[in-house]
Amino acid sequence: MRFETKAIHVGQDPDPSTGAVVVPIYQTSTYAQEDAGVHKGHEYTRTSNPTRDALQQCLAALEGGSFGLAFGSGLGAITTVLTMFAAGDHVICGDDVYGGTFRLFDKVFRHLGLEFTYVDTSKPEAVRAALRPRTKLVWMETPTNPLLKISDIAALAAITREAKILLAVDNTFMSPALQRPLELGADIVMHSTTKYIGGHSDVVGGFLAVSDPDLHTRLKFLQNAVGAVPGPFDSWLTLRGLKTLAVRIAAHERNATAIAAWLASHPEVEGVLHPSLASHPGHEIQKRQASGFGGVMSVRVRGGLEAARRVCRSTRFFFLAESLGGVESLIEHPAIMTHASIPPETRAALGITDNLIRLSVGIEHLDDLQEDLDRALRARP
Ligand code: P1T
Repeated sequence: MRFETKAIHVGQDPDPSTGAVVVPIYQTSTYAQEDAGVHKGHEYTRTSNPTRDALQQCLAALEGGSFGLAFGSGLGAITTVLTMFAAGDHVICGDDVYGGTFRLFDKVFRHLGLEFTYVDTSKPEAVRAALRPRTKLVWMETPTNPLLKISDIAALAAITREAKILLAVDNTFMSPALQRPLELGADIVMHSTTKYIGGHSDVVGGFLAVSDPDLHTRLKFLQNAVGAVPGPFDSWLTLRGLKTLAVRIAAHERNATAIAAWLASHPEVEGVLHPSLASHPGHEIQKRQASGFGGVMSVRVRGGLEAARRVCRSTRFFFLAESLGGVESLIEHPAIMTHASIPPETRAALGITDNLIRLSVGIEHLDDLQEDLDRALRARP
């Protein structure tokens, strides 16, 4: 079965009792048992729910994985992974990750005794050099949020396999329509399904896909024990979004590559960070490990903070909002918004400058988006 077909059919046979072609929303917290311990496969919705099961099966299959686990948010999924470890264990994390991921590691898990080293995962030798006897996990994004740095998943998987530790890839920016890290050797794929998977900016969710049965058993135990699960309706909305992932991603991709190329020569733009550009240092790796470049890009505008703020408030179709991956275009200012939890010195060292804006290119008509950005870039106080 091919990708587009899996998205519509895996885990989604017509409902056996009614023939409904859409998986019903099983809006129930519990399930009646015939006798104590005798039931039809479900006991309590934190543990399992048929609507969530359908989402888990379908998205796992799209990632090329054997097992999927859905969560109430992306951070709920990441939290659950980190609860596999104990105080004193060490995690290597990419130095450019979503601000909330950094905050979770630095402000929550570090205080519980986990140790973190932040490295540029686009340099595999830097990851190797950061390994310690108690390193348990490498956590990475590719492309990274918000600087769109590209890391070679297979090269990092070779290092983690040799060190007998886990490699987790946050695949939120790509979605399985463009990149499938499990097939490149990663152990865990994570999603904020809030983004491209849901696709319509109407539901928050998270996901883990794995292929190793033992790893699945551990994480499934923790999914239930920690309890950061999505409700049936949120699972249903996410599954509904998933069905159109391939067609939406193709439209995001067309618009974003055209806009990146156009912005790169715009007089009000200093630089564009998007792996579709041949000048991007990760361009060749991206072409090798993914089938596209994604709909998110960051742009350095001429003129500093005030100019960046002006562009952000001057667009009409690009809403000024956090998040990404929905059908509507969004614009945001990482230093003030999504990455404010990263200390200013660290932001400066990484290149999250005050003139940096991030675009999530939606699926509106390309000409409208281009005209909108052009007008905003040329706006004067
Ligand atoms: O927001 P939540 O569903 O909990 O997912 C967190 C998360 C994890 N990983 C990546 C790569 C993300 O981009 C996010 C959420 N990001 C934003 C809200 C944002 O605007 O970047």
